[in-house]
Amino acid sequence: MSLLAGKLGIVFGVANKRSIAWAIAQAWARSGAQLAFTYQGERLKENVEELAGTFGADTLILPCDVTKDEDIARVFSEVGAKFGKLHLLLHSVAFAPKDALEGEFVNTSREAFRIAHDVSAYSLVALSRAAAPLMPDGGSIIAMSYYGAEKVVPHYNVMGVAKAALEASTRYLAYDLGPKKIRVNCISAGPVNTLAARGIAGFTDMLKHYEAKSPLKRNVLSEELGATGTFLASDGAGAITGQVIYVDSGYQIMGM
Ligand code: 0WE
Repeated sequence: MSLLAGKLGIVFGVANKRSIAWAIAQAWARSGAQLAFTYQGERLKENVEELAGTFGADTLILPCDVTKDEDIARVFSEVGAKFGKLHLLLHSVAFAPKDALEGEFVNTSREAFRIAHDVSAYSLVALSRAAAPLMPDGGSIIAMSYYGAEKVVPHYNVMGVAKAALEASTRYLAYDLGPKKIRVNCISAGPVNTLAARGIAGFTDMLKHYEAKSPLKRNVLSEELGATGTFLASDGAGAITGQVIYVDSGYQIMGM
């Protein structure tokens, strides 16, 4: 089905085939969108070229460190030159220094706090500002969040605070960009086994916990994140903005 036929999009945050960004990008592409991709650092260049290259040899693939204003300016200038405009933007980018996700939140250093917020939250503001002039027909901006933004998830620590900032930023961006028909929403995903989750102590237990406690008694499939991303990107979601949509097997409704 061509829910996104004629739409032009850009995807931030593909690291490998397990990335949530890749699941959503594939769903967008299957629904008819034409996509550009960015990657963070030379380390991920080959991965993204191999994955995104499956959409055609002319797929725009650009390096972008979202903490660098020059990188962001260059990306949107190149996207403007190639596409002329843009309808969709996916933000699937987060980072906190490893030690900040291991100890106690109370010990978070000023630098770890700054980095987590710069990479994981401010970047949405910067990318939205740069994308807006390329969205004269309106658009859909989607960011990935997690339950640790609203309740304490042990060890998620400063990332939870950064995701809270991301979700609040989503609301303020939705207000500012609403008159331009640009919608801004978050998908709050249940735990998914990605590169970002690898090496997190207790991650396997967390997957088991969702299986045991969530209403649907299972974990989330990446294809389901793709389907929700496609819905939010589509005109059917035209009156939805500033929201956090939970794709978490219902876990978020539980009190115990
Ligand atoms: O947002 C995330 C993880 C994002 C993330 C992952 C890493 C690992 C490697 C951010 N920064 C880093 N820094 C690194 O050095 N998730 C929703 C996945 C996640 O991470 C957790 C979780 C869950 C769930 C960390 C602790 C507890 C739960």
